Amino acid sequence: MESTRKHHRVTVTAGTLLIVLLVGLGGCGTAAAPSPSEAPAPPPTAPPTTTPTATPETTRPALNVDCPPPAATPAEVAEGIVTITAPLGAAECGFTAHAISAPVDAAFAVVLVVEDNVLPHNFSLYADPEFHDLIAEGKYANAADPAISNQVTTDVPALAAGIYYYRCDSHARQMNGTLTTH
Ligand SMILES: [Cu+2]
Repeated sequence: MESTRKHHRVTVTAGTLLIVLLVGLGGCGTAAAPSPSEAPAPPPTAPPTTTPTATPETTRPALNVDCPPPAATPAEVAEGIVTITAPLGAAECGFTAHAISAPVDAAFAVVLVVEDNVLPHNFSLYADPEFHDLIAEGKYANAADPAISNQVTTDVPALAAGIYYYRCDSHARQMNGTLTTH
């Protein structure tokens, strides 16, 4: 009895194995080929995903941490000149001066000192807060190349009493402020 049972089991097992093998060959015959070729695919995909993520994340916190506090009082035009600064990370930090105080009916010069060695910035003045009516357009400067000055001067014509609006034309969202004439 025992030997018959064993033999029966073996037959069933062998039969099952055969079916599994046949089915497996049929199914895996096509599936087996993509598997090995798909397996090496993830490694090349993984490094590019890591690299772009790492670059902005190491840059952004540094810029935010280094933002100097904005000036508490407006930058004053004195003897026809006012100096404002675009600090490192200015595209996110803004100008150090968020307001400028200038005399009425007297032309003056705005000296922009760019301490940012990553991105160039400029200073442009407009009559309206939507930055459509241009009064003075400044040239760009940055601190990336020591051979080139990181300061640019923008000449502003005599202005009537009122409020005017300045920005960096490339980073207006963060780099902006109001200029008031007295
Ligand atoms: Cu800018």
